[in-house]
Order: sequence, then structure tokens, then C-alpha cells
Amino acid sequence: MDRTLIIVKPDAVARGLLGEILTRFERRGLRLAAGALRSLDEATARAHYAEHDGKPFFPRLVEFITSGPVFVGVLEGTEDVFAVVRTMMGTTNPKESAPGTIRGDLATETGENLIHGSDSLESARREIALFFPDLA
Ligand code: DAT
Ligand code: MG
Repeated sequence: MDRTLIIVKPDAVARGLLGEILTRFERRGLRLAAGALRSLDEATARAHYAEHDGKPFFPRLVEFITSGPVFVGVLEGTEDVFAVVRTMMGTTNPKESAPGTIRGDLATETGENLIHGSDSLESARREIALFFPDLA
């Protein structure tokens, strides 16, 4: 089995979209291997988004992802699960996201784009180890 990490971000949880988002993945055929509502502390947020440290939007990104409860989950499927999830998420800027994607159907702002998904197999391994060390 192949696995990837998702974070349903504070905007999605606050808007009551957690069920809708998880349902989309389940209907596609992916399965939750682990998952929990969590409030991320600053250190965890900075470690998760380390690749963006130093970019102009980094402080706002850390502030946003720690601003309320998130759902952190591990999705499982046969192969290339990260790629399936990324396609279903839509582009980073929801203004450009195709209809039918999570961001394209439910969001308009890059700063509040509802969902994180690992962007490669390597990222998935690193992120699963960060949030679910028992699974790694
Ligand atoms: P993605 O979440 O699609 O993997 P990313 O890894 O490039 O996108 O960036 C992580 C998050 O940071 C993204 O979901 C929203 C925020 N972000 C990225 N680029 C941004 C920008 N130019 N302005 C504001 N926020 C940005
Ligand atoms: Mg990313």
C-alpha cells in the first residue's frame, strides 16, 4: 500500500467542510489509515512547512495553520496516492483551480485553500513521520 499525508486546514474545519473533503477521498477509493483533530503548535507548523521558511508568506502561513483545529490524516491506496490527492486538491491558488477539485469547488483564496497534501513520495514519508511517528 502507498500512503500520503493530508491536513484539512483551519478554514475548512471552521466552515464545516471536513466531512465533505474526507468523503471525496473515500469515494475516490482512498482509505484513512490514521487521522485526528489537532491544534498544531508553532514548532510543528514550522517543521512541517520548513521548505517555505524565509519566503514572504511564511509567517502568515504558520499563523494560519496554527489558528484553529486541523484534521491531520494519512490516506492509503494502491499507488501514487500523493498524486491522486494533489490532483483532487487543485492548484495552490484556488482562483486557478479546476472545477471538480476541492479548491476549485470550495475556495477562492491562496491563504485559505482548505487542504494540504504531500507533494511527493519523499514529502509523504517525511510528513507522516512528523505527525504519525508510529506509522513511519
Ligand atoms: P500547496 O499547498 O499547493 O502544496 P505550497 O506548498 O507551494 O502549496 O505552499 C504551501 C501553502 O503556503 C499554500 O497552500 C498556501 C501558502 N502559499 C503558497 N504560496 C503563497 C503565496 N504566494 N502567497 C500566500 N500564500 C502562499
Ligand atoms: Mg506544498
